[in-house]
Amino acid sequence: MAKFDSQDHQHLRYNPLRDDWVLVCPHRMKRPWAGHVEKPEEEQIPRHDPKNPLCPGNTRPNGKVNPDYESTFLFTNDFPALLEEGPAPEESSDPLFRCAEARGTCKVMCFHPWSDITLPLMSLPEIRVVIDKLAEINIDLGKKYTWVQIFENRGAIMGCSNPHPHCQVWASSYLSNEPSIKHRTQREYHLKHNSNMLLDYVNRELQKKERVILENEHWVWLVPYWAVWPYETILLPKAHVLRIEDLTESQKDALADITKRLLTKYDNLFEVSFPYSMGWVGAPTGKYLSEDCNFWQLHAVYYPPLLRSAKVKKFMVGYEMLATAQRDLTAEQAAEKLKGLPEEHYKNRKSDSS
Ligand code: H2U
Repeated sequence: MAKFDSQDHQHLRYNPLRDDWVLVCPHRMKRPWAGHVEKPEEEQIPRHDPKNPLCPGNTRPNGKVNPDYESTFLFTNDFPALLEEGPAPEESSDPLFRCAEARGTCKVMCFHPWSDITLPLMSLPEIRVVIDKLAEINIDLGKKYTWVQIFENRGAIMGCSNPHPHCQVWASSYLSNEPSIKHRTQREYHLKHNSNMLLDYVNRELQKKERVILENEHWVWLVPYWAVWPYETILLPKAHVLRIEDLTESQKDALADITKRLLTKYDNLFEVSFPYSMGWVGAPTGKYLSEDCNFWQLHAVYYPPLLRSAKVKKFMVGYEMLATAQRDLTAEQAAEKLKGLPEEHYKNRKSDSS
């Protein structure tokens, strides 16, 4: 029988952060990936749309008027999933019908006054302002709430309802499912190995190199060994950082740099504003601020749905819903593909040559 080759033969990979497995089936990729590109029409977004509720100076459907903001703009979501106040359910000891109180708040943050710009096309100082604001929000909401989830849904395919560049922040009184798993796995790893899981991981990846796409003085962008989505990536600091607000000035500058570079590569992959859900994950807040959370490491995750082109997405259905997540393209192949892409944004290249 042929010798096992991870780029050729089916296998399972373990995700130590989520304590689960992914099935990798590279033999289904027999034909070489030739970058079949179906280009969609480039969406024409006006810089300022008087009807867009996220634009500066506009009146939102609930009658609130946005300021004439010139940089970022933070406001409380007009349709929040989580409310600060409200009646709480009665506690029940029934194991089959458990219920718990949920309180929180939801914010929206616009990155820029223009609707026709995205993070990779923004300047480094503009991206840096966004990072500073996210750190402030985490401090502010973290005083009261256990979990502050900063996330960005980009693209209609990811459920984003508005093309204006923005992210959301949901803060909750409870530790949500995903961070709760990561809290347990990082703590257990620390207890067992007396070191930090993601710091060990990033150092091993820097030695191996095969999944690293980009790095700078303070950050590493890579396709994790256990990635599920075709071009899923993780952004990790090289040093130990618990929360976004703990980043130093130079780590934040470097974060602006790598954010612009990585999002440019993503956009260049299929020459489209690359859709994804991304989010920041660091040590929990609220009552955890006074606990030892040193086993945590701040990281950002990017989950993009596209598989083969700007129009062909991966569906997490069937076997994946019922059994185990599965991928064909290996993490190493995805990293190689992203690594080979230019760092100049395709939109800038086009405008240079026209
Ligand atoms: P998404 O595009 O990722 O869905 O985020 C937009 C958010 O903005 C969404 O949660 C809020 C929506 O509730 N929003 C307002 O709060 N006010 C508005 O007038 C429009 C949209």
